[in-house]
Amino acid sequence: MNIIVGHSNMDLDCIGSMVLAGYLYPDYTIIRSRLVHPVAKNVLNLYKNQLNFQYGKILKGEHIEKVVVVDTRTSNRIKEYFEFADYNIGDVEEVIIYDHHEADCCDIEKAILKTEAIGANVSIMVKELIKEDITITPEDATIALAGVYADTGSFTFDSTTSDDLNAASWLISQGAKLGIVRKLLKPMKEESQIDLFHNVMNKLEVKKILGHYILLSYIEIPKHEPGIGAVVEKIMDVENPDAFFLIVGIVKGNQTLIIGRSQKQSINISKLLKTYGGGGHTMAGSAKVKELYSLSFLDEFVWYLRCSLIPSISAGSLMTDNVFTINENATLMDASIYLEQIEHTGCPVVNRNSELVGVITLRDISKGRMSDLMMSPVKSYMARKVETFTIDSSVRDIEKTFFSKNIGHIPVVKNKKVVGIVTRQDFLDHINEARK
Ligand SMILES: [Mn+2]
Repeated sequence: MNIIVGHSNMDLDCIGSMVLAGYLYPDYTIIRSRLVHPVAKNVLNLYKNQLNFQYGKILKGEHIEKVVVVDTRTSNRIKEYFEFADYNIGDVEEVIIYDHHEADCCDIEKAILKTEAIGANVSIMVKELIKEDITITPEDATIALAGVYADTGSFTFDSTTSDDLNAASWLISQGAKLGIVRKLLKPMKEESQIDLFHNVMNKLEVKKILGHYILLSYIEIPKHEPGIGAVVEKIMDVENPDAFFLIVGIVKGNQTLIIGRSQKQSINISKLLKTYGGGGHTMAGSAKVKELYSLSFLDEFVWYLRCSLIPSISAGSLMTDNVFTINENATLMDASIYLEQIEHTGCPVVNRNSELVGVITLRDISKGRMSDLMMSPVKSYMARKVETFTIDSSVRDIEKTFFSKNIGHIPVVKNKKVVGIVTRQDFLDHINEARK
């Protein structure tokens, strides 16, 4: 018997990959996991008739020759299937793995790896189908497309590649229905998740820790509920913090769940939660502690973050410290010649104590030129209300200013003196650098 399996606790990308593997290996039996991730429950129900998935128990007494594994490369995540068979994955004749988790290492001996660092595993499968010139049904295309959207965060995660977009394009050409994909992707389907969402939102605490904007929330629930992860994602969406930690005390079972999400490479969730016996990825992870923590744990956790986090990049490290300034008593004529020399469209204006008093731009000067007042002092034409940063202004403050104001250069001020300047380009360069 030859089989196709995905990882335990199947999600949308996993299910989509299994369906597509069925086209590449038509005589293989697709075996489903006993566990389904809450986000993928409705796809299994909606497409019950189309999905020809079998349960692992049919493997009892069977001799398994060849196995295709999708969306994982670690034996631990597929061990549930082999509990039914008398032997393990190492005894199988041939194992072919299609996987996109490049950070994981493969512990399945002799396995043939067809892996790629790509947003969705479905996209790897689509590339194979295109190569083999295989077409698929609109229903299967819809299921697969939901997987691509889910694992690429609708093509916004850093891991998304052009191959993911090509895969989506091909799936739509096969008849995938976006209206259904949209429905399948709704993360919060249960009433209990909406309640949880409001409960968590009511208890949000905002902390600025070493320049990072961090949200925390502690809630206590009587027993474990599925789909907490989706609630966390929703709160990330709404609040847009640098990181969010939800601490859930679960009374029944006497345990505490810590779920973390981050939007910054510099806040490594997996590393942070290791201390609590957890793990995951840089941007998402969780820990399960076999002890029921109370609300007071929040203070301890904040303290832990204060000790563990790398300080956020600030204006001080992004700025150029070589700043051109002009004296407030210089004439518009002087200013015009000066700006031309330094090839800038504007610059900060200082008084004789070198304190920042305004900003003059070519546009301000042209007003003086039109009234033939080029010998007037800069101070009578400059803008006095100036947006400034301090050395400690965080990347978040900087982002807010550049997003909301039409200003290209912002002086960094210390003791009223200009010590540097941050430009839009400095900010954009930083964002691009941080994404690498
Ligand atoms: Mn995946």
